[in-house]
Amino acid sequence: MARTRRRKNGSGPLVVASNRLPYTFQRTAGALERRPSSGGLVSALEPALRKRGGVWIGWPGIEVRRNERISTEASGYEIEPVLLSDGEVQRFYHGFSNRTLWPLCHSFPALTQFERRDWTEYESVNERFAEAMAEHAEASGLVWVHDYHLMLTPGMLRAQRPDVRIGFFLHIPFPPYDIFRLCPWDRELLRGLLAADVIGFHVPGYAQNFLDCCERRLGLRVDRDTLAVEHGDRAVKIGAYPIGIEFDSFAETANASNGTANGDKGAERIVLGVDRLDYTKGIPERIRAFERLLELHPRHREKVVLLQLAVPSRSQVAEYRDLKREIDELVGRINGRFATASWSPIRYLYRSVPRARLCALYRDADVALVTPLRDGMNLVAKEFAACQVSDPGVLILSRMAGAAETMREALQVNPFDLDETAHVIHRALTMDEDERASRMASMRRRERRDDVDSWVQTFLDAADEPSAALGALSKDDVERWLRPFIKQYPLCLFLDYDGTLTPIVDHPSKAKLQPAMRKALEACSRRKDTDVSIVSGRALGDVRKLVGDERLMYAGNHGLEIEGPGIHPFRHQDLGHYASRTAALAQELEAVSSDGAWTEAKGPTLTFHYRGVPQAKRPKMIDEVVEIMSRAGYQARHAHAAVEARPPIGWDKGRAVLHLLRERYGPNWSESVRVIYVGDDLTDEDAFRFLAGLALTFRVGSAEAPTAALHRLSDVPAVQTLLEWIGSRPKISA
Ligand code: GDG
Repeated sequence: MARTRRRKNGSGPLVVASNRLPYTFQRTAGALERRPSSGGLVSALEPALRKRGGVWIGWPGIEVRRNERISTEASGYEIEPVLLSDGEVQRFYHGFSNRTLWPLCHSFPALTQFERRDWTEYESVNERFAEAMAEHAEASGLVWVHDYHLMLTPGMLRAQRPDVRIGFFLHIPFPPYDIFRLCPWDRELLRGLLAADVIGFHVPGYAQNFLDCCERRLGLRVDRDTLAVEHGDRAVKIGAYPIGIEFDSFAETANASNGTANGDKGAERIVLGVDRLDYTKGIPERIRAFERLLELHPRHREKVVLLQLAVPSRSQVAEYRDLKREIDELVGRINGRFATASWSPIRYLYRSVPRARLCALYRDADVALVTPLRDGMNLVAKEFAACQVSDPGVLILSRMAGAAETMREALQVNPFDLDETAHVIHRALTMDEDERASRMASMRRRERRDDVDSWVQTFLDAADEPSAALGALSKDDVERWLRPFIKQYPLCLFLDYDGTLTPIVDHPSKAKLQPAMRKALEACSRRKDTDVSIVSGRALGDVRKLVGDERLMYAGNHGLEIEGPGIHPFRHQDLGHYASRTAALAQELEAVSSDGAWTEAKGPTLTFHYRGVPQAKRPKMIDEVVEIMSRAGYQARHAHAAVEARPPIGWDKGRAVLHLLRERYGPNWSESVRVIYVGDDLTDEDAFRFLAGLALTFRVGSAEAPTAALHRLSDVPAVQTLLEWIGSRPKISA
């Protein structure tokens, strides 16, 4: 039989998902009329879909009624509409996407609104998109998800279709950690993205911001050299893939288009601005900078015009309506101030123009003023360069645009600095031809080479390569985490046993400490500046015997019983009461213990193990077990292939650890000792939460599950590395 090879995505049809389809639908008399959508993402992706074919999944931009049909034919590819109600659009699109994520990612925290109901709708619409993607994805094929509207879909898609590869590209900036963490759901968004195999950003700075967030908010291990994040047992590839444009097509259209009003760079000199009307694009600042030019360099009056094209955008969001008003007023005021009978300084068009006309405007402009306050990339800068087919103009580019990272030949400005921008416009208007030609030629060479086809290919190639796993945890990694935390303090180390010091095995009796782990543990317990405690769900006597080191403290039964050197033995007051009842509970559970399930009574607690039970039979069995435990007056808690019956007495590993610390070091323990807790189980989450802000906490295991711990350790060998570093760290000098 022929082996099926995973098809390379580099050349085949694409499955693309983005909020908007390449067409926007509008209701005209009785029918839905289709128009090409505007915006950078569509400009970039549509040509690739046209060439390769495939499916584009997205929202048609209108509430579609029951009797209406959407035309799903596009040139060379198919359209799969995700239909959204007006209510969904309100909260998902205008709400969480455009009132929360857009300003947040562009580092405008003051304009960012956090509304829980918007978030909930964002979750449910993302789920709808994920369902559509799951339906269209080919086995082992790639689904390429785009932009900030769909940050949760990789996680949701992976849950439905673990077989597909997922690529995600963010078209807007990824903000610094300090901004992104303002979002109450930042961790959910990060985790949603991390389900992708490859996550692309425009520039390395955004990728580094993302790594910061993964490291500091999710406690994940990141590799800043190879750009990867360890997430569960996968390494997620992170990359900077700067987007390009259809360079040749823009250049050809510019060549073919008729002249604009000012002819071929005629009498009036044109400074051109082209943007969606958006507060990130810095339009008012640009207009003020132009006013400053006319103040500082009066020689340009009556000779130069700022031609500002603003495409209407998101007018449902209040900030955009306010911005429109502000620009209208600004243009009116400045024109009133400087205009003469035959000249007005600002020509302002609030509409979209056809592409051929846009190309002619680019071509005939003397200067392009591309001064966003913040921009993922900015395609206008690139399109202007492509259209400079005759007398070369000058590009002025904001340092805050992703494009500034590569378009170094542009004159770069800080758009907030009006004086600087005014001087740079003057410099551009007076630049000699040699310099203009050199700068433009070099820019055009690169933009032609790094065009949109090359961007698509580079991203798809990256998505095709398997991600390189991060190397095993090293002592250097451990040192980076621990040294600044421990400083000169003694250490109190809390360790869970099963799944932390020994791998999970099919029967608890087989979980034995390996010699190397035992050695690492002993190196810690031997030290005078280090106390070690084992905190386990096992009965105290059991875990004490398994570890067998009398220098250690032991907390058994999730901390209901504690003993060890330097502390009074502790038995929770209700222990006896519950210990006398577990035998009866065990007997009741007999009735459901089929297929190798068994019950382990451990004094006051009891564990029902179902590791050997076939998957299909588990859900029903677990329901019954939980029911029996609850009826018997116990709390049922889920653990690794087990359900634990715990006395409902508000006592858990967290409280036990605190008890132990106060007992051993006194109520002001945090002044005399540093605490580290390492565990792999759900029951350890109680301790992670309890110790938040009081200790350095580590969750062990390759699951992608959320955790309250500060860091992750992928497996038991990583715990051993941690212990080896602790055991061999330099002693405190007196
Ligand atoms: C997002 C990111 C990133 C504008 N006016 C007209 C018109 N346009 C076209 C331009 C250009 C596109 O719209 C605008 O693209 P930008 O890149 O400048 O900005 P966003 O829409 O905010 O795009 C951005 C981009 O995604 C791609 O990743 O660069 O940073 O924010 O293509 O030509 N097109 C026509 N008439 C107009 O009047 N035909």
